[in-house]
Amino acid sequence: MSVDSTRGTVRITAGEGPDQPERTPELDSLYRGFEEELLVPLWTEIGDLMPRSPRSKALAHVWRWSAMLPLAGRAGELVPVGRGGERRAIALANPGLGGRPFATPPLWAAIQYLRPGEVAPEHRHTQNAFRFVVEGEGVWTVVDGDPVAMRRGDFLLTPGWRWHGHHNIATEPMAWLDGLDIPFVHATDSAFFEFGPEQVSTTETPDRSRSERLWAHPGLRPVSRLGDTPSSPIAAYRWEHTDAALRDQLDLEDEGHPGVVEPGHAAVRFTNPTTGHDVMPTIRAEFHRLRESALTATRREVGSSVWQVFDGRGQVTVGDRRWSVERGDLFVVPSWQPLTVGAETGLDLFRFSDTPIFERLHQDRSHVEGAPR
Ligand code: GTQ
Ligand code: FE2
Repeated sequence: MSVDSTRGTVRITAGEGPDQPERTPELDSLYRGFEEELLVPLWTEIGDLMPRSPRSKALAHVWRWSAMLPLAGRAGELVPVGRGGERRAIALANPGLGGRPFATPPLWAAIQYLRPGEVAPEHRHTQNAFRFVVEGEGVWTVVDGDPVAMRRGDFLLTPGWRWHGHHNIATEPMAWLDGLDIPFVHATDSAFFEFGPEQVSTTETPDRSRSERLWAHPGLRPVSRLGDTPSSPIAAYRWEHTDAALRDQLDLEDEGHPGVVEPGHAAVRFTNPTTGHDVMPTIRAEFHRLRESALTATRREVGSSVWQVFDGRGQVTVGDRRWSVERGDLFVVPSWQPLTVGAETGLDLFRFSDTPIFERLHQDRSHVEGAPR
């Protein structure tokens, strides 16, 4: 008799429902036969595998900036940044995902911390990455040799397979939010990684990156670059532009003109100027601004998102969870869970999601409470 080490990994539990057979010795023996041959019937699994609507294992959860930042600072004292570990990045671990460093099933979100003079070495990987800066400045991220300043409110891209390293030239430490599709790439066995130099390839610290000088002019494309690229060529979306776009939407609302999502709720999506679509193939990023006392409709969508409060205070309801949130706080909305946001003060929120994956595969769906199905 041959020994197969994979045997014994299948466990069938009885199904439920009106048409399920009664538990008998014969049925048990059939199920042991299935287990022996590594077979599993649909009828015991269907409720979990084919739910009426998405039932994420991820839970709605909030992480407090006031708790994360001191821990990141302590990591700065105790843990050097360098080759091997690569980054002093501390990831949100969703309480429904078994302790893995996954904010949601496809998304990674982490606080990264760099002390004055420190360098996070260059590397590249197929995972798509961005940075969002809730406070501080003084770090330049060098992306394919292009030095990109990081300051409060900026949204910065490191699409897959670009060389990148970070260095802090300021006298203060800096912390920021990283978002990547690490769990998605992990689950789909598609990860590649390469080490680069231990120092960043340039220590120049220009105000604007070359990518911005070439690409970040509204509605204007360089005629030398008319082809589409899967990710945005803009390395940094600056706060002054995001802020002005949101302010204009609310001013237009005051003047009686359309443009806001709903009353008192302005929003912009960061886009790839070569396609008009999302900044990267797997990640959508947006910025939302609510007037004081504004309340959003309750929305759900296929795909998960991570939000960070940029400024102000509000009440967030996700499914049956409800939190007061303030600057820096991060919260997760699992797939198909209803989200409502209420502003106590003027409220600014950064948001990223995995929705482009589902749109590309035609698995996307969304619903606003009160709207017809
Ligand atoms: O800054 O390059 O949070 O490669 C996780 C993986 C940050 C980065 C993370 C990374 C980076
Ligand atoms: Fe990286």
